[in-house]
Amino acid sequence: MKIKLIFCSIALLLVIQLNAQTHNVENFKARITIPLKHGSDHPGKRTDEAMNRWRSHGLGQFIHWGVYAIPGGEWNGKTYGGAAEWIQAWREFPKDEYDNLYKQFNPTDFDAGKWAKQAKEMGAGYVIFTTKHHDGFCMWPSKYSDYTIANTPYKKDIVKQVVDAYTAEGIDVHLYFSVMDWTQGGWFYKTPTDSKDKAKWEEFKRFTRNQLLELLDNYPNIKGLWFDGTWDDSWVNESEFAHDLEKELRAKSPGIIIGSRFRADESGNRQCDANGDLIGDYDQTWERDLPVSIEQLHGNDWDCCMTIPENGWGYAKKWTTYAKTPYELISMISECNSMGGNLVINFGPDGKGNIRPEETHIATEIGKWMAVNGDAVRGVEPAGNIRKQGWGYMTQKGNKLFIHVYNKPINNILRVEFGRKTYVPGGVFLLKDHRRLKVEDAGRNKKNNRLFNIYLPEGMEVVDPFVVEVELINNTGDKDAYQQAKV
Ligand code: JFZ
Repeated sequence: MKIKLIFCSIALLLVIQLNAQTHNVENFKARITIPLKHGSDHPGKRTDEAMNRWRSHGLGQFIHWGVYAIPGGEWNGKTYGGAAEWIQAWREFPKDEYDNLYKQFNPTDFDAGKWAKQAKEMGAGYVIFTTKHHDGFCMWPSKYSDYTIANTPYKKDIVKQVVDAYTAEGIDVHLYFSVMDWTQGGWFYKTPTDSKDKAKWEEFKRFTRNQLLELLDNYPNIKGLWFDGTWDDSWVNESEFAHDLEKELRAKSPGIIIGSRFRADESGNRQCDANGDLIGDYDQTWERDLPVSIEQLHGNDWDCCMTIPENGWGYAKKWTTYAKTPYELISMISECNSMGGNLVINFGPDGKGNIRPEETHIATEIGKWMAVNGDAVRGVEPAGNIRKQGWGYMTQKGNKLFIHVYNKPINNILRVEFGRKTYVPGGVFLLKDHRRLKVEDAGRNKKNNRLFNIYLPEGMEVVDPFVVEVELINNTGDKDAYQQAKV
């Protein structure tokens, strides 16, 4: 158990280290171009319909659910302060007891339709659902393992219910899958050298491939695979196997979206290959972390998955760390989208299948805001490279600019730097009630960017962050006002 804990700590430290490296890809700028067999398959963004759809979601939901929801971060009256889905790695946790928890897993309150409806009302365009976390427990009846939902008192396929219910609500489903599997005997942290272990590892690779193909066979409607548990040497050394498997998954499910966390290149580089090009379709390194500026993203697609408490994804009976407010999460939606990313908010249902009241409250509050302001989130792009302005964030959709105001100016004058040369604001409205606002040209600043003053209604009562919509009018006669606007 001790050894496992040491491995886990090393693995996490490594992950944090690699994460830090990836965020510094700037350093790679003096580009060396090394020919790579297992590097990035498509430097630059994918522009096909499936990827455009993913990019347009703006907001997603993550769900971490598995047998770890039964202890909920506690065992025999003691609280485990770490992430509740990692409790089995807790030194004091008896492994055999964890491995038998599934015999009690009977989430009689689970109603996938209710979850999907709540997610829809929150404004989520997609959901990422844990099919198998590091503990190896399968939420679908995998024919390659006995450690599955089929052998619990509940019996029914949970993944299927989630896929069907969310798909019926028009929410795209992505499946989370941990390659690292603490239950399957053939999993190793380091590439085995001993011939018996080597055979076990080969068997584990076959098992992983089988399970992934099985997921695509069983749930052909899914739109993406969200990989995790891929940071250990054993997997990092499998660049060829993982690359071949990725190609196979893509061939089987055309358009499928796979992030940067699945595989390494042949020199062991993760997330970005030796040339600094992103591996996979979008950058998965922004976990519980937001970029400071759009430049840090190097033009890649990205998502930010966010826990409500500081850390911890699975259900924890007690939230003992700082837990975010709806306001804060809403501001993260604006912030991510102003830099072209999707925010994915995590929910951890309990062992019976209930979403906790705090999460329901958050979903409701976000939903109320999204119902009014969702147009400023869905299908938007960053509004050029304008630095953050005091009042909040900007997004853009075609010839519409959205100003997300988190700090209403005390003098009611919203002074906006547009940073464009060839267009002017036409109509300016409050998104929530289409009230027209007065706008005036305020000249240019030092950077020669245009400034405009938008007059907010006097005495306007502000409870929530609000959005001002600006119609852009191209005053040069150029056809593509939007592209002009992006200069
Ligand atoms: C992993 C899991 O260990 C965790 O339980 C949860 O499922 C989360 C979504 O993913 O945790 C990570 C993985 C990567 C980083 C940090 C935590 N990282 O790259 O910084």
